[in-house]
Amino acid sequence: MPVTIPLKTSPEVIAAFEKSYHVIAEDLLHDLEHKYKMPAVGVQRMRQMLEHNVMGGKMNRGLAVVDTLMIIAQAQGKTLTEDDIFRAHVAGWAIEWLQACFLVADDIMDQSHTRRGKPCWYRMPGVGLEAVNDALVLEGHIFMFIKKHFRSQPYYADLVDLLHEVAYLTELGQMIDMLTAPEGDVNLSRFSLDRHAYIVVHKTSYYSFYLSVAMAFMLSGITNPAAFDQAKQILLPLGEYFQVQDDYLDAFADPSVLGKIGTDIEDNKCSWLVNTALARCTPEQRTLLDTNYGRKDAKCIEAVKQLYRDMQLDQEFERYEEASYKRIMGMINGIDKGLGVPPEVYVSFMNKIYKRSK
Ligand code: GPP
Ligand code: MG
Ligand code: MG
Ligand code: MG
Repeated sequence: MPVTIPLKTSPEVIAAFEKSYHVIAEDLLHDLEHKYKMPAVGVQRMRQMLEHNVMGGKMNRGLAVVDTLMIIAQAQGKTLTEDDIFRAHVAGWAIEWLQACFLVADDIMDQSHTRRGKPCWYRMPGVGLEAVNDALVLEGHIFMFIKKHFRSQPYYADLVDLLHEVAYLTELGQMIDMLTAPEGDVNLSRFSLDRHAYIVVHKTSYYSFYLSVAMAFMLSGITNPAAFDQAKQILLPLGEYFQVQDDYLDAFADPSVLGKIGTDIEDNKCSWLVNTALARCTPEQRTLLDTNYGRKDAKCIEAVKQLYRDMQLDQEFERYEEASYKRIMGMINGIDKGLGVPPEVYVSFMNKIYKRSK
């Protein structure tokens, strides 16, 4: 059956997805009060913590579960029930919750200032390092509501395993991201594009791209391991491209559009920009990078940004973006359609991120 994909998720699908957030959140809060007898002060804080961290993002990852499920159902000529859609919402919110848990922790580690146009959670009055526990609580929520809505499904154990494994791989990526960027110990020889690839595939691709599709496969009854492997072959490079965009936007985007203030230069990060600069710089430019990168000093940050501009890394990025687009679209067009996954699943991801500005 032919498949049509909208360029953007429809407002109705987004509104229904948001509605399910309230069902899940209210249920968790109800259980805190009635089942776990939590004092009111805790329930109130939990509500505030959820509103600050889980809501307010682009919801691309969560919505991708719904979009993917709908594309596969269309290809199979199946009609989805309300229950099918609600389960896709719950799975999608599990990714959004995981993302919230990662971002709360990541912002502490990166000493970031803003996220989604608001102060980072740990910078909110009365929060501080209690945010570490909040990140752990957010992870705990996922397994509570997944159990509630999926325990009677035949793929429940696989779903829980998938969530655990993807979280673990993300944490490995974060570990190498941090170890490659020690504070106060700048050594640009540590960086390489290979190191960058390891970091970004682990810290971003698995949970931001592969997880949505793997969940939608489970919900669609797709069990062939070859379909999951094929999804990885396409979505891990797509996630790498997405994180290169994130690295680029960190230095070049308008923070009011991006919703966050970049910190990669002062944080000594193994970013795509610094790696690209290192591959092309003159000895003088290398000295400039050695003396200004990884320092929490506005003059040093500006010197690095000026070097990026002088080296025309914006044009370099555009070339990377075009080449990635061609390469990944080539892979998508060449997939083995015998595995029951229409290429539109992957095209819809590319449509959402190609040339993004936030
Ligand atoms: C993005 O890195 C990676 C994550 C948000 C995963 C964090 C993983 C943990 C296990 C805590 P980033 O620092 O470039 O993201 P951003 O630019 O949004 O801060
Ligand atoms: Mg960060
Ligand atoms: Mg980080
Ligand atoms: Mg970043």
